[in-house]
Amino acid sequence: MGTPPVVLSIAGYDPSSGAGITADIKTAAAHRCYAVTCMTAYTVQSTQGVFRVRALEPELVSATLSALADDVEISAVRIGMLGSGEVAAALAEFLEKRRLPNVVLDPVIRSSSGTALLDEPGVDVLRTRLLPLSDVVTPNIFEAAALAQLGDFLLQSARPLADALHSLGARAVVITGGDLAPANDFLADYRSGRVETAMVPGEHIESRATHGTGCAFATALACRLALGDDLIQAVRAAKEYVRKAILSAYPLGKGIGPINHFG
Ligand code: PXL
Repeated sequence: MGTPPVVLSIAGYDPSSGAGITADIKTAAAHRCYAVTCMTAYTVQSTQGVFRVRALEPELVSATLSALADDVEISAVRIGMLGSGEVAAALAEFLEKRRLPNVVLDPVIRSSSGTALLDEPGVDVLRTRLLPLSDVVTPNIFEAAALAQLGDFLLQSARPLADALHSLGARAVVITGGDLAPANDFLADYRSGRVETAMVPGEHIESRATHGTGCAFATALACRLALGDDLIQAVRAAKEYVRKAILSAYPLGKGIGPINHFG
């Protein structure tokens, strides 16, 4: 059997495996990719919410990233929850030294239940250092507005938000619309020197199983890029993967349940 593409997930640990690194392992497996992971933060979390967050020592994160990059050929990266400015800075330092292909930045700031998953200095590191080191950034509309420091925007304003992120160094932007109706994603790709835009349509799905949809989308996107898709194909495929995973979810837990990563 041939070695599958290796995708590196840099994210937090969610003990309920709806989000974070253990969910990313499932998404990668569903795409026939091999996931290696770097844990950035431990969370006490269930389908009922995020109760505690503790970022890891940045030195542990740096050592993990170096050990993995020294050992295996990494075909794509998904950056998710980082927890603290110190961890985010350790990651920026690593990526400045070791350029990796297909870096997907999922700029996680808060959980859907409202708990902060990154501190203020961390948001600054996202904006000033990690955006320019990534190939594509996948904010929802609220994360995009927070990074661009533009206040809350409606989806009609996706283009100026994407332009604002590009002026901070983003090469390509996917503003995800999963929590909007209609749930359209907006892609703006600046890599050719001029902007190419696309709307990827989606219908809003009413479901209790939406825990970890952002993680699944960004990781599926990283997997598709690792498998050789171009960006627009990868965005369409990742969106379809999440749609099916929500629609085929089974009930689990008392709160916002996980999607079915193998749906
Ligand atoms: O969906 C956000 C999220 C929640 N919890 C953990 C995560 C992430 C995203 O990466 O890592 C632990």
